[in-house]
Amino acid sequence: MTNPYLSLSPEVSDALREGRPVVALESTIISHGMPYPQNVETALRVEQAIRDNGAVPATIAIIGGRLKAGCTKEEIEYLGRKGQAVTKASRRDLPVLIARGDDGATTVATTMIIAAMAGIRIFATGGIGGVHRGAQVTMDISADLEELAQTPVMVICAGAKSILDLGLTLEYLETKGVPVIGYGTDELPAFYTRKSGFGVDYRLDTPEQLAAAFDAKHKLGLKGGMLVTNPIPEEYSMPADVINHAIDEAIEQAQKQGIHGKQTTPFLLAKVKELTGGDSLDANIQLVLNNARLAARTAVALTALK
Ligand code: PSU
Ligand code: MN
Repeated sequence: MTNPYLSLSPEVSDALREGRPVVALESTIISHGMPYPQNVETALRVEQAIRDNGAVPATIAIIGGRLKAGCTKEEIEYLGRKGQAVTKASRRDLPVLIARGDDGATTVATTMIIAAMAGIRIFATGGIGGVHRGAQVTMDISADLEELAQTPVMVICAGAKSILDLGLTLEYLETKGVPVIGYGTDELPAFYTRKSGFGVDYRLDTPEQLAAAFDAKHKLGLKGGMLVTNPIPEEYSMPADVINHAIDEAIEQAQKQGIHGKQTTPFLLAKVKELTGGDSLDANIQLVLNNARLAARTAVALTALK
């Protein structure tokens, strides 16, 4: 049954019909994750990196109440320019945004939902939401984790930022049966840095191995996705003390200002960027490109499996 709210771009629609590889991309990273114009430049570079590695990019967003899988250049420019004025849309936001004919920048959770509706199995991004530090009291746990538990999409990210409690995030994913894979590493990468001190469930070393594991999960009839954590390339990684200091400071400011709910993640990301000058933005752009390349190669490997 096709979804009455879903609009595939002609390119994405053709690729899916012909069984060619497609990679989903989120739009919260465009509207809320980076400043204009770097957000738009990065989104277009990421799409190009996916093409260069043999797959078709499908940037996902909600525009005028339509669930878009495959945005045009103009739509990406629109989402980037409008920035924070576009509603950050997670699972709970979908019904009202659609009914109102509104726009939404899709988080990891919502991008997974729309990708799955479209039949896209691989999704590349920067970082996912998780269990926030202090969640024992605030109960701030991202809907991204529940989505990984129930929606059949492989999410390729650069690990999790230490704005989150990485240990609790891993515990949550374990409870929910989500495999956490390290790409070429035994250690969970921490977004800006290659190391976190936490282990992953399994280390896999090639796109073919990633595709085979995901395919097996699907054929076993197990619901939910898989989290692939791909370390930032060494040359772009940041000194751990610099980044951790900035994160601690950002969390302190968020507490003082009473930031909560969906504002927390964008607030912390913007503060960290402010406190580290442009360095964290450069690292962010490079790790997303790195994830896009791996996602495209994995999508190619997955379409080769029957
Ligand atoms: N982490 C990042 N960059 C991001 C996000 C998280 O390093 O842009 C965005 C993603 O869209 C993610 C969302 O799905 O924030 C999580 O928000 P929340 O914690 O409110 O669920
Ligand atoms: Mn939250």
